[in-house]
Order: sequence, then C-alpha cells, then structure tokens
Amino acid sequence: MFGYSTGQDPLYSTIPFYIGIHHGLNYGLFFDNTWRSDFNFGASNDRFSSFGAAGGEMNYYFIYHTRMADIIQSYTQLTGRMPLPPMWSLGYQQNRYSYYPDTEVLRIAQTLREKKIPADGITLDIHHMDAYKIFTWHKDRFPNPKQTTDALKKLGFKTTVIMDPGIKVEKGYGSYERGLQQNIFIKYTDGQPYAGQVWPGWCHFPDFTSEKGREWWKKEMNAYFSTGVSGFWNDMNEIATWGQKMPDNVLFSFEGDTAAHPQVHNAYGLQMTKASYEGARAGLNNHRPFLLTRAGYAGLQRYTAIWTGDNRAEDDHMMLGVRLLNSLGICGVAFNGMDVGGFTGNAPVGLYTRWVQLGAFMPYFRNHTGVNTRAAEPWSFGEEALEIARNYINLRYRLLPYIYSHFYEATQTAMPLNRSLAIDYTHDPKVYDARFQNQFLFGHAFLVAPLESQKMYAEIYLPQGRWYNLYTDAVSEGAREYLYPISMKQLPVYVKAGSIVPMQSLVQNTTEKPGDTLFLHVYKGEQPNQFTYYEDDGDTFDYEKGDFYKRLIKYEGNQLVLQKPEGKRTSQFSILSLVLHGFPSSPKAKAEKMAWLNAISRFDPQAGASETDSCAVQRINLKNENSKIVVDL
Ligand code: NBV
Repeated sequence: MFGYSTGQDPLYSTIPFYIGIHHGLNYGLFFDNTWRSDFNFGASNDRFSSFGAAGGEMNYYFIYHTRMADIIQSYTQLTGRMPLPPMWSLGYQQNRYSYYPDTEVLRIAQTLREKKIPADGITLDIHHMDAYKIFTWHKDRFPNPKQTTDALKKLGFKTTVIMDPGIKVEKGYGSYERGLQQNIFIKYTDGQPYAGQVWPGWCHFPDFTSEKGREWWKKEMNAYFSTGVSGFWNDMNEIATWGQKMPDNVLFSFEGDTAAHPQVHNAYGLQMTKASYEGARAGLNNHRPFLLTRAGYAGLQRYTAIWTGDNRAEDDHMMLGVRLLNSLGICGVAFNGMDVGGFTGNAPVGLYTRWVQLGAFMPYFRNHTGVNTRAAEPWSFGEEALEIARNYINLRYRLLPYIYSHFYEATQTAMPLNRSLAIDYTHDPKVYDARFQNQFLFGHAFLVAPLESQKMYAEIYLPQGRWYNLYTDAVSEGAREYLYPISMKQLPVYVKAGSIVPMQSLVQNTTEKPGDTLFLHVYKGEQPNQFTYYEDDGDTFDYEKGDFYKRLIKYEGNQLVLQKPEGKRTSQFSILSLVLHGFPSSPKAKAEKMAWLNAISRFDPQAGASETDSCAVQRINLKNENSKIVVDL
C-alpha cells in the first residue's frame, strides 16, 4: 500500500470495532472475528448499517454506555490496554529509509544536538542488515553495531531497528536453517513452506500464531540485545510480498486449531507483535521495550504502538492521518503516529512545517521519509522551517510531564491522548461538520486545529465552554465558529478553561534532568476539574512494584488541592511553580507569565503574550511534602 490513496480501505490493520451514534444515543460494537470482514455504513440510504465476515462465528459484543469514554473503557476491558511506554519513545524520533552507514547515523544524531533540536530516537531501516536478512548487520555499513549504539547512547539516543517477518531462503543463514529445523514456517496444505518474495528475495514466514513459532522468534531476537538496541519496528507484517496475494491454501497453527490464510490474515501481524514484545521484554533486562507495527488486529495496544504506513507528502494525507490517529485512539490504540512530513514524495516547505507542528501533538512523533525522496530532517527546509520545527519540538519536550501522565491514564482506562472531539462532545453536530472534523483534543486540555498548509484563514469551531489561546491567553467563548487569518508560524491550539497542565523545563533528550521545578499551569474555569499527575523512572518495570509517584490534583472554584501522593517514589521535582492563567495578577507574576508565553511564541513575536491577560505565579516547596496541599487561588 505504498503511497496509498486517501480513500483506500482496507489499509494495513484490522480493528473490527466501531462506535455508533444516533438518536441521541451511542454504543460500541466489537465484531470478534478475524476473517475478512466488511462494515457498511451509510450505503443503505441511512436506514441501517451492516457488518459481516467471509467466515467464522457471528460473535460480537454490543457495548452500551452514555459516555463514549466508557465505551472505549469497556471495549479495552475485552481487548486489553497498553503498557507504560519507555519515556524515550515519547520524545522526537528521527527516521529515514535508510540512514547508513554508521557514520551517517552518528552525523544525523550529532547534527540534531548541534542544532539544538531535542530528540530521543533514531531508527535503522532495512539497509542496516546484511542482504536484508533479519537479525543480521551489514558488515561494511555497521561493522561494530554495539559501538554505534553506545555512541548514540552517549549522545542521548536510543536505537530502533526494523524487523520484517520474511526470512531469506538461503543455505547457511542461521535463522533460516533453525527455522526449517524447528519447523516453524507457515506451509501450503502439502506441507511445503510457503515462499513469497520480499527485500531479501524468496522468503519463508514464521508462524506467529503458534507458541513454537513465537518462541523461535524470541530466541532469534537475542541477536539484537547484545548490540544495544532498544526499539523494534515490525514492518511488512500484513504479510506484504511483491505483487502477490497469499494463496488461501496456506496453513497456520492458529493457536493449535489449524486454519487457512483467509481466517488468519488479520491476526498475523498482531501475533508477530506479541512475539516481538515478549522477546524484547525478556531480552532488555527490565528496561521497557518500544515496539512499533504496521499491521495488527484488535488488542494490538497490549504489545505495540502503530503508525499509518506509507502516506504521501500531501496536504490531504496529513489531514487524513489526523483522522486515522483519532480513530485508532477510539479503537483502544492510544500509542499511534504517522510519518511526519510524508513518506512518498517531497513535501513543500509549508506542508513540512505544518506537519512538524502537528507532530508535537501526536502520541508517537516520528519524522520519516522514503528511499528516493529529498532529505526531510528539520534543517533540510531552510532556517525559518528549522526554527519553527525546533520551537514545536521544544514545546513537546516541555509538555512531557503532561504527556506521560496521559499515557499513564491510557494504561488505566484506554482514554487516548489524541481525542476525536466526538469523545467529549458526542452529540454536538458541529464536530462532525467536514470543516471541523480534523480538530482534536490532545489530552484533556489542548484543542488542536490542523490546517492545510496553503490556508491563510482558519475556520475553527470551539465546542462549549471557554477556551484560551495557547500563545496569547486570549479567551474565546465556545459553541461558536471562528474565522481569522493565520500564519505558518503557529498551529492554532487552544486550552480549555479549567485545565491543569504540568510542564517541565526544556531538555534535549529524556535522559537529561529537567531541573527541580515542575510548572503547573492552571487555566481559570467555572467547571471543577481534576488531573492525575504521574511519574516514575520512565525506563524500567519497577513501577509494577510500586515505584511511582502519583498525585491527584483537583481544581475547584478558588482552590487547587494536591492530594497526598501515592507510590513509593519521591517526585523528581522539589519545587512546584503554579502558573495561573486568567486569574488576577501581580506585576511580578505577569512578568513571569509573559516570559513563558514569549518563550513558546518566540518564532512569532507578534503573537506573543498580550498585556491585557491576567495571571499569577506561586511557588510551593515539594521537598518532604507528603501530605495534602491546599492552595487558595
Ligand atoms: O523498510 C522500508 C519501508 C519503510 O521505510 C516504511 O516505513 C514501511 O512502511 N517499508 C515500508 C518497505 C516498503 C517501502 C516501499
């Protein structure tokens, strides 16, 4: 599905779940069937919707709740929730198909540092391998992989490698020989292993739907652990082969209940991510692995993040991508992303800039581009684009306490980070208006309005409530449409009144300490609100043994209440700086807030803080502060 079209369906993954909204009611429907399935909405003159599959049982779950968030919660009670991701995977990721040799990878990492573009991850695409053979390294391009990943670690980067399912048919290639010997490849009905052509030439494919196949894969992954790799990217796992459709008479174990391709196709990618996640978890010594996949099925969130594959460097792909991510969020997959900048083709500078701005508000933030495209690193589009990209990536890093706390929420309730407005404003018809359908909330606080790069005017709908302009603090009333001129330098973002947004000082990567102060931004509002702040080491599974710091923060009327913290950990921050937006202010407080607003609006001084906004700042010492704190606002 290289450079798929915007109307193309299906793409790579299958999640047979949807939420129906009509007659003022809403329900979820999960069709638990891996066969090729069809969902038919609106093709029956709006009289009814229908769904069905080419085989299997008519096994579906009807979920009713009044709140859409509860439907998502119930659906993920059935299919599972995501584990906490490693903190580094929430930072900026630099990709290309492909960075090689090792010196080029290091040059990219070094340049990100020199140009002060915060980043945490670098990804090695298929050219890192010897003749595209999975679990190998190219001898000339990466003669000493451990040395390379160590050098990257020193610079504050984690390395992710691509792992496709195709195992090259080649005598003497260890993985192939062991696979044959252990009889783990999928087969035709006559017992001959199925062969398909991919990068390495003819390949066999492991049967991830058998315990034996997964165990084999996990052992093969050992090849990577000694080389210091931290992330694993499962690509081509639909299974994709050159111009071929896998025949129906290919058999899979299907967990001991042998089944043919049409029944298994949709589940194969999921089971590959299961093997990869379990392999990585076993091999990384208590460090949390990062997994990324292209294909999957309902429940993939238990093992992996997902991205939307080979999009095009075109405006409508950026906008479609936003809707795909919002849909994935509704379907329980909170950790999702798209190729920022577009995979095929060359983004013009305006499009690239908009896309990076949006990337700062995507759960997984990766810049990636195809093999024959122009360079797409943030410095490849001129000084102005670089400055804008840097500012939004900076904002992303400042927001990490907010983002991480929301990931924690996703592990508990599956509430996604990127929230279609349909989740909170389900019965407001305006949120389904084609003019506003791309708008979304990033966490509970930010409303993001994606706009095509050529647009000079923004048409925005703010749902009920009051909304602060992120850059100026100017307040707009909700339940209204707005139309105003925009600049390329700023992506329209609003903060909902009543929001609680924890932020930190700027770091260049997530291993750097963000100083001793947590900045807690509170936006005055009429409705009470609460937020669970969550912190842990961001790296290991020790949180499972209570090594975390969690604090419920409540905002009500004129009081902010920080409940007694839970967990064995002390916060990494010893000072809490309250930055109050929309409250009566002292001149000193105003100066601090102005400095802050100007910092985030630096690239567009015109749009900086306005003198008219009121604000306040208070400092609270968190050291040894283990009980409830009440602040009068
Ligand atoms: O491994 C190469 C690419 C990868 O960069 C891309 O992100 C994947 O979606 N991969 C597809 C293989 C096919 C590229 C035409």
